[in-house]
Amino acid sequence: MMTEKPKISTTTLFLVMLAIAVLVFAGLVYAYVSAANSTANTQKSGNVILQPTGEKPTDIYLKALSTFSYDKQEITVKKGSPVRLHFSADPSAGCGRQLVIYGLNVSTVSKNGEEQIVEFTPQAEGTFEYSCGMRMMKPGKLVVVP
Ligand SMILES: [Cu+2]
Repeated sequence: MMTEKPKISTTTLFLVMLAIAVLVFAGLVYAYVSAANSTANTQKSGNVILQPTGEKPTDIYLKALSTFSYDKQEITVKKGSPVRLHFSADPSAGCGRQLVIYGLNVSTVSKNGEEQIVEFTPQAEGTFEYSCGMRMMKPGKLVVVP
């Protein structure tokens, strides 16, 4: 029958479109899973990405002093730009040898005052205090600007 021919081709067209839709959906799922896997080796920790890839990090030096304060009271960094923090401490800085940047989940310990390097990429704007683990050091401010 001549009139059935277009009906069949419409059904065929529908099936082809359905198959394409399924393939596109499968492709999206695959892309999503691949992306999830590729970021799996990048440690995400709160507002920072530890071990950033690619972009050259900005070197920042910070030292804890025996006077329960830091050689820098304020550090300004850019949101989304990787930071390589070189933390050292006066051997008599006591618990100031531990550095915690509150709100960013960044922390490190300079056991004998030696330099420790922490790399992170701030993902949120704001002001984050840094001090020792008990906040006994006079806190400094890490300011993340857009
Ligand atoms: Cu302390």
